[in-house]
Amino acid sequence: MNDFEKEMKHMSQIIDNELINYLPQKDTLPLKLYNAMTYSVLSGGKRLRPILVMKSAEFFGLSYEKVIPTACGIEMIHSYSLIHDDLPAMDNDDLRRGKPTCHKKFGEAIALLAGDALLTHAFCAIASNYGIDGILPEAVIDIVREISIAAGGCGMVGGQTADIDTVGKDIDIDTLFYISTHKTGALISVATWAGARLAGASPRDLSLFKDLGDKIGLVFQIVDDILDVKGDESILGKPIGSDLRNHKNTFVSILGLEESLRLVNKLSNEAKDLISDYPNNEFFMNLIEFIANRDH
Ligand code: GRG
Repeated sequence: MNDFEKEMKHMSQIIDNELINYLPQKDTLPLKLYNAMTYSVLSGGKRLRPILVMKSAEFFGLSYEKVIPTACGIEMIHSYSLIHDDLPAMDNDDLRRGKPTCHKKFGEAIALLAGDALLTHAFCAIASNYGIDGILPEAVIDIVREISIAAGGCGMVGGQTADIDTVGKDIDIDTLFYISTHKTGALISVATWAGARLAGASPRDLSLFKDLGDKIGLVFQIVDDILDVKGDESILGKPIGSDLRNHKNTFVSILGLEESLRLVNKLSNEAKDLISDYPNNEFFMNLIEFIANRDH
């Protein structure tokens, strides 16, 4: 394991340990609901979004420990989105991270409610960033507003709606960009931005980190599409427009594998260029490489 991988592991373990402190107390809600929420949110995962919050705060001189409430809140939103995405009404998945999905384990109604409760409680966690030394109250208001927008109809939920609405239909590349930048990109982007905002970054740096988050989010989604195809040998190599039409619209089904790889390369270079003048850019440079080259 190289130094960057060790750092990612260390940061993800921090989130694994801290999440419990920002979830509701076990004796304050029905046990079944608590069990379903913790089953999903404490079941591992890369913790990419909370790491982005913590590392972007650190990039602008604020200790990552100070933004842990927001980092945990954003992971709760991510966890809710996966629970709902796995439901029979959406992707109808039986497994998530190698374990039965929340609805397979607890039933559909409880899974739906566990997702609802995680989404709502996320804003309790995020609001806990209020009053922490070194963080301006108006920065907390700003991130609550922007995270709500990114998670809601103008962001992730809007992207998911368009995704579901276009399954099996021909869409153009602009529609695919809309779906990806909203369904997946919005939460990744706002996580990158939120740490910077809490750290009091300048308007210029905030705008730059917004762009950085947008590019990271898009690279993440395109690589996800590429990994999907690589994991499904049956559709790899078949002409675009045949069997792939029965699948969801992805970068690979619309652009092809080669062009998708080229786009990953282009966007990750652009992301690196954004921060190349900053002396403390090593972690983000490595992160961009990691996301572009990940194999899971
Ligand atoms: C239900 C409103 C609503 C939204 C769902 C996130 C999402 C939107 C759908 C997930 C579908 C999917 C597999 C998209 C590809 C990109 C993605 C978000 C992968 C999962 O995120 P990771 O890889 O997961 O960060 P881990 O397990 O590491 O937390």
